[in-house]
Amino acid sequence: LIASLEQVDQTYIMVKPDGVQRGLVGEIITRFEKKGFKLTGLKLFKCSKDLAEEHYKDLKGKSFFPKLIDYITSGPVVCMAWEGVGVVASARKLIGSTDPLQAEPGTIRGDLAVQTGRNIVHGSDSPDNGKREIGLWFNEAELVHWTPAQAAWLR
Ligand code: RTP
Repeated sequence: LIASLEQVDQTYIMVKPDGVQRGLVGEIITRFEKKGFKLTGLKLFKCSKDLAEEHYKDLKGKSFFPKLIDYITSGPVVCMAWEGVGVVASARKLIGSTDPLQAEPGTIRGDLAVQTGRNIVHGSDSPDNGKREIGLWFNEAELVHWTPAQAAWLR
């Protein structure tokens, strides 16, 4: 009953081009699956410059912005929508600090990456941005709303 009163959020997680090229897609999906979140969208995608710029529009003034856009559009990415109570903050913890050298061991970046400009995965930074980013990267028809059989054991 308590769990049903808690807010269920959505987050947008993306394996960046280096994560795909390095063969880390399965490893990254596994971490979110094992934690107990629900996958509601998944696709391999080559994103346009326009979409990358819209996604990162808050960083438009930063010196690294052009490099960031080149990086994100340099190859296929894996787009994911994940759902659950507290999923936004929890996913950020699972991912670890932006600079992989500062990220704790046990986190995705802490275990698998070394450079800020090659930090293999993205996660939304707020529930509002989670909704915004899922809307940006997915059509409604690509999202699946389903009830996992194991849900009762996870809450
Ligand atoms: P993300 O949005 O990718 O999950 O990353 P974040 O919140 O941890 O970091 P943010 O500050 O939003 O930066 C977005 C992405 O830009 C690249 N970046 N490069 N100094 C640099 O060269 C620099 N700073 C940031 C990273 O790929 C970062 O994840």
